[in-house]
Amino acid sequence: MAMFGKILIANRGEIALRIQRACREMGIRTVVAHSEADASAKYVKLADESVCIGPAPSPQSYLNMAAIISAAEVTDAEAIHPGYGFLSENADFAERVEKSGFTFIGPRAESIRLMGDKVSAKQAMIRAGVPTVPGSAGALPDDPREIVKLAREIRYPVIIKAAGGGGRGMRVVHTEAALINAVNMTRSEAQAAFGNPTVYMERFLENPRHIEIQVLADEHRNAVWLGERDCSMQRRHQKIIEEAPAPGIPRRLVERIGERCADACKKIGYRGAGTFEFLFEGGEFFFIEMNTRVQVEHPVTEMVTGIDIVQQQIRVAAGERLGFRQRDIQLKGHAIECRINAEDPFVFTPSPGRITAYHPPGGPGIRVDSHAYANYFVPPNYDSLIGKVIAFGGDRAQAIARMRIALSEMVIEGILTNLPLHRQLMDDTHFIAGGTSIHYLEKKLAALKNA
Ligand code: MV4
Repeated sequence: MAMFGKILIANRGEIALRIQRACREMGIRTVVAHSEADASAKYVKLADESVCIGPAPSPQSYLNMAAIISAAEVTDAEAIHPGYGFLSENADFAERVEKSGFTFIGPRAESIRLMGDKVSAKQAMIRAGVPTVPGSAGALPDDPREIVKLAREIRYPVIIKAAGGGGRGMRVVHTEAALINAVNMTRSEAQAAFGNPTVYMERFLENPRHIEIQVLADEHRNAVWLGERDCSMQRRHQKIIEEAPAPGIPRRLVERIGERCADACKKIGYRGAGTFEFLFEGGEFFFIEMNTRVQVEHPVTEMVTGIDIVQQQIRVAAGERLGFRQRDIQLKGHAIECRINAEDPFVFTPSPGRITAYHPPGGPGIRVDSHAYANYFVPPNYDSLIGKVIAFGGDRAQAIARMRIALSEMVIEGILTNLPLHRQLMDDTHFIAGGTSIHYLEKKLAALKNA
């Protein structure tokens, strides 16, 4: 199959620029579909073509399926890259893109749908031999007596989760007395939020790390895993630092899990880039969810594998075979990513506005993925991510040392950013030791506030 001549990028900001760079290197022309708020951004002008798809609010632009598909039609693009967020994990959009005669750069709609339902995703993983959190075999039954019995078997504390949504609509239950009310509340919230009252139950892991496995699969039943990332440094489900590999986890154990993930891709006929999310506690991995898009933190994996994940997404979407086997993938060194957000560093309120001074860092092992520049206006309508600093080193200590230097060089003026928080974290003894849990940052921030 021939490679695409032109790709439409249905996203904005740093990832729109990242996709553009991948296309340029492959000799593919680019069209950026942008909102009115992003019309004057430098990365939009840098693209071969651009099309305004609507006003600033994302429902009218970046989530407007008809406008995006029209933009692909008028520019004669052959494929659409959705980036992350927005429509990237919307199975209906993937389907509409394909029905309109374009290629969706991502998995097939059926895979997105399978993983979008957390109950069916978990069942597929159990069938494929991926270890999951002990819990209900599928959706919870209606009968309260059966629910009580299930919770006793799983053992308290348990967590009730909505099948329709990751993150939102979860409830931790510590006692049998609170169980049925929690299930009913979660059900009605899930119905209101996702139009789906299905819930399931798991043993609640109290102090886990969040470790994820990157995979790549082609349409010819080849699948590889590209190592893991530790994404435990987060606040309110927003990751702020990610790294690869995960410190302190035995390689044999990660390898066993990685192989299971690649096998699962083959079993479900997965195509594209994907991420298997795990909780890691007590030396064990437990699958929770799969993401069917390229992720914000993909660069740390690129740095330790030397593989361009965005280019591979494009190649497999065009029907190409993966150009490497598992044995060709060698992890080398260590990479850390700091997400730079336009926000108050300790109160986390958004800080949009004009950047008056911008000095990115550089030097050995430093990569900056950002669409920002001096005089760029950060619009108030979108996510506050304005860039990512990635530090690579021969080992973790060198990656941290380089990140510390990069953060000290970096200057962003005119808006508030979380650079001060990142500088503090690079000197934090627990971060330096490695292996902090998903609750560490919130605990540290609470302690700072009370000090
Ligand atoms: C859990 C859990 C503990 N035990 N499941 C939160 C988002 C959703 N994707 C899954 N989440 C969790 N599921 C069990 N059985 C703790 C979380 C969790 C979490 C997970 C990953 C990263 C950050 C988190 C923050 C709070 C809770």
